[in-house]
Amino acid sequence: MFGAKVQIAALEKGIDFELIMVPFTKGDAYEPKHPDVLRINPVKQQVPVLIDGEVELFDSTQIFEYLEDRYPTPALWPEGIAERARARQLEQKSDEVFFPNVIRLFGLQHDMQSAPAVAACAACARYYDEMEGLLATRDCLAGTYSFADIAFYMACIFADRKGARMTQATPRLLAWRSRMGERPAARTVVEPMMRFLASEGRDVASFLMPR
Ligand SMILES: N[C@@H](CCC(=O)N[C@@H](CS)C(=O)NCC(=O)O)C(=O)O
Repeated sequence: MFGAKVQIAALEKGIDFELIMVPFTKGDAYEPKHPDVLRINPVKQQVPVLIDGEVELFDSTQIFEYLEDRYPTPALWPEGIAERARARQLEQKSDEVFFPNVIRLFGLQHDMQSAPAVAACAACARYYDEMEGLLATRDCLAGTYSFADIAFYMACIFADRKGARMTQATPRLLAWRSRMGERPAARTVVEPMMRFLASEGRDVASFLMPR
């Protein structure tokens, strides 16, 4: 999810990069850890990590900031200090407020009727409502297409897979999701991911099935 965010952003910016997929076991344990991951992110040991010459970074949000400074065109933060601040907040909220509900659902798939699962789905629905409100006056979450859209689009894919589905209650958000999914950068990243999941017998929502 977090690696895909960075990959989409790099494609949007037309950056010539090498993608190294870390190996992982099918038990979701993400083992063994790649040596570059262990060096760059020794405590958390998570992907993505970025190596650009002497610059080595971890955390998708931090990498977004670096990409924008290093490769400013096309811009993926809006213009204006206030607009950029709001966009950054939305990007962070997607990862830190919305997505933790989805992470909870990963461990509750066996009992989606349980109180914690229902609560996590309800929290996602409230967040969808909030984003629906933003889209009343704009096509993208932060005005212009930005890292905030990339982050939330990826989070929405995993939310859907894990049962926190959008409904017709948020028609503008559904339309936004379709627009985001049509972007070549998103398709390049998401379609092979979904094909892989399908080949492994994992959940793939119908709106994400490879065309
Ligand atoms: N805040 C981090 C989260 C990174 C993260 O959770 N990465 C997951 C994969 S999407 C990971 O590497 N998990 C393996 C582990 O925690 O051992 C970011 O934005 O990059």
